[in-house]
Amino acid sequence: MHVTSLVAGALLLGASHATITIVVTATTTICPVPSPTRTCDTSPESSVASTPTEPSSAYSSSTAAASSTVIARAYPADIVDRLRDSTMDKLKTYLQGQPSNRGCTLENVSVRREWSDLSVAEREQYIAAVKCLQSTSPKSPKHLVPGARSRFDDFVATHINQTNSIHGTANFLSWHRYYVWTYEKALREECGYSGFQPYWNWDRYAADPANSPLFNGNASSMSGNSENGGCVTSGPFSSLQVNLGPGFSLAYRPRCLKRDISKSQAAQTTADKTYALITRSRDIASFQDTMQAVPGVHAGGHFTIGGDPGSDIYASPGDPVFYLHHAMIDRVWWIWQMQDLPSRLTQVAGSVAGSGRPGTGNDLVDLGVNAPAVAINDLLDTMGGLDGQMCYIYL
Ligand SMILES: *[C@@H]1O[C@H](CO)[C@@H](O)[C@H](O)[C@H]1NC(C)=O
Ligand SMILES: *[C@@H]1O[C@H](CO)[C@@H](O)[C@H](O)[C@H]1NC(C)=O
Ligand SMILES: *[C@@H]1O[C@H](CO)[C@@H](O)[C@H](O)[C@H]1NC(C)=O
Ligand SMILES: [Cu+2]
Repeated sequence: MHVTSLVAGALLLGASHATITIVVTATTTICPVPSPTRTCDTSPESSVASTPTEPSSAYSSSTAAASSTVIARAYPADIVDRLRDSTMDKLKTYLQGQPSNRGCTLENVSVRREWSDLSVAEREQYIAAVKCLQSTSPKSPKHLVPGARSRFDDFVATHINQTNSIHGTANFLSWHRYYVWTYEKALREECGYSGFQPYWNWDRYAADPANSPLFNGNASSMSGNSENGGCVTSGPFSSLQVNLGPGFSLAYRPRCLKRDISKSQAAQTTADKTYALITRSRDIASFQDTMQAVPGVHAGGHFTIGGDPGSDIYASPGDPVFYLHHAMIDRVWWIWQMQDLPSRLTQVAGSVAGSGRPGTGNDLVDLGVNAPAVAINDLLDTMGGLDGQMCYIYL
């Protein structure tokens, strides 16, 4: 793997923002579905606080604030966030032409939020749910996946088994969308998680990922870096046993989690690069090719984590940060789709591994024991896909 030279200018971009919280709440706050745990702030406010703190209570619920009228982030909006925000009106207009959208509306859509936009308690709830999945018995038959020891491993095994047919192919984006969605569903239905899948906005931490809320190694992080090439020793996943891989292996190979957190790789994932990817890709073929190029944001995120299994294309989901990275990949695709919904909600391009024939929306996406196989066409719309079961957006 190439470590490309550091782009110092880009790295400086988010560096000085780390301690600023901006909360902007417009006058029409929507508080849709009542819930015992939800707080819905209906008072207009606009404030700038100078310390890094919890996201405002206006955004403390998981599904409120789907509308662009409520925006609260723990970091200042970057250029991709601003594109996302300014596109929400297009989404609303589009949805007005599709009143039912299989039951998924902006009033009841789930909102996936960035790691730092979760409260510390919410981060810990997510972590607890992941640890639960890691201690729940696998569904994979022993003869197919001898190394699986948990439901978490079932997901890793599925990715390992299909790695050669889900990267650089027509199903890359939809496969990974379904994969993250199914993982989120397992956390919620099998481990009692009440939130939604968080994502990792690469840009926020690109200047110094190892000292970010995601990787600083404290109790509300996804664990820290390795020291001197050894095992990860800090944070909730310091005792995680990696069972599957390396490479195309489903055998039992227990070992510790290792990381090699890289600033130079993180520099490939700054907001200017993501913004260029979204705004310069005219069709899905160029979008997915540019995204997966090396250097590029997909590889950059994986190699920002590095180590074992983080830098292993087969076994990478064995590091739980994988799902936050791929949620961001999915968010970027969603933002790209939103720029021209009528056209981009149906675009599929690229080929099918092995056969070389062009992929189509009727090709099936298979997640093994984790979910039923479904057509790519069912996975193109996050607001109404899977006959309305898929119903989420990103902040
Ligand atoms: C959203 O609300 C509509 C009714 O307005 C309902 O039909 C649909 O099932 C709901 N969807 C979700 C995901 O809650
Ligand atoms: C961990 O780090 C995050 C980010 O700096 C911070 O918000 C949190 O309070 C820290 N402490 C714990 C115990 O989680
Ligand atoms: C791996 O993929 C093959 C098809 O290529 C399938 O028959 C097999 O069941 C899969 N194994 C697992 C563990 O998903
Ligand atoms: Cu993958």
